[in-house]
Amino acid sequence: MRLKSLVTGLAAMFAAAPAIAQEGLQIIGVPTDKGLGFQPAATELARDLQWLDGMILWIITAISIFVVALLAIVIVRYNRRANPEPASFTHNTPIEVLWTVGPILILLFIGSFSLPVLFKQQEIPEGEVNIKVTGYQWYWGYEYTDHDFAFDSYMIGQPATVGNYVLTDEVEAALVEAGYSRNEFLLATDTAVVVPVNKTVVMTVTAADVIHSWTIPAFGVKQDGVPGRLAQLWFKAEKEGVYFGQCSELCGKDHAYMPITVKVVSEEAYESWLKGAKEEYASAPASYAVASN
Ligand SMILES: [Cu+2]
Repeated sequence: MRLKSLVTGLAAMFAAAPAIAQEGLQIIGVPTDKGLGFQPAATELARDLQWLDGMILWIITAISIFVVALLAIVIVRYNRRANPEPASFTHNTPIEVLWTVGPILILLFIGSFSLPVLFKQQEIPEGEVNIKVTGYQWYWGYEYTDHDFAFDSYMIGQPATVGNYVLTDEVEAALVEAGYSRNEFLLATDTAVVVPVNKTVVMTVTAADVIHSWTIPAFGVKQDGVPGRLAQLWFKAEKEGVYFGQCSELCGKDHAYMPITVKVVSEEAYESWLKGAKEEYASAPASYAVASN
């Protein structure tokens, strides 16, 4: 049977790759049906961001209610019928001082909380694991710069893997083979970034053709990859699991089909993956060679 031989072929293909078996790895960072809020925070950065978002939402809500109330008062009390003789003054110093100082104080208050969060994201610590990520039309390339190997990462269902962006039986079989299900179609990739839990990971982000953007929402990170430039982001994932992100900078016709998969695993699982990956990806294409300086 065609399907059977295909599945066997795929099984052989994936058995050869140093993919981590999904057993024990929970799929965490994934959009949920009818979900409204953030993905569960898996890093301190994400927790900070989500807290900040919640705090600012209170302020925004209060300001919106205040403005709507003022509008309602004006509409009711100062319409042409209720107030046929409008006042004609043009200045009111106390009120002008109030509406200048008030917003300044609110902005200072917000800034005193948001700037430390911003600095925490942007001040890149020393990485225990260093990875360079390059955005391409339309996939990601990863290079483990501490270990000299690199690999590409395609969405399962991308023409480079199986299928043609459509969730066919073949694509579903490939998803299952890689430890996912049809629910992870458009998110799961054939290879994944694997990082150890509770270790500082520094990603150097760039792109080879047009601007892309690398993100994992559950980690609270997002960084544009700009051709010819290097930018950095860092995270320290606190919970083992499978996390997903998607390219977040419109980069061409297949922008929607270059997702990001990150597996956060135990230190031991990471070490054994590294061993396999070094062998598997040792013959990385020359295009990955980076200048040593
Ligand atoms: Cu894109």
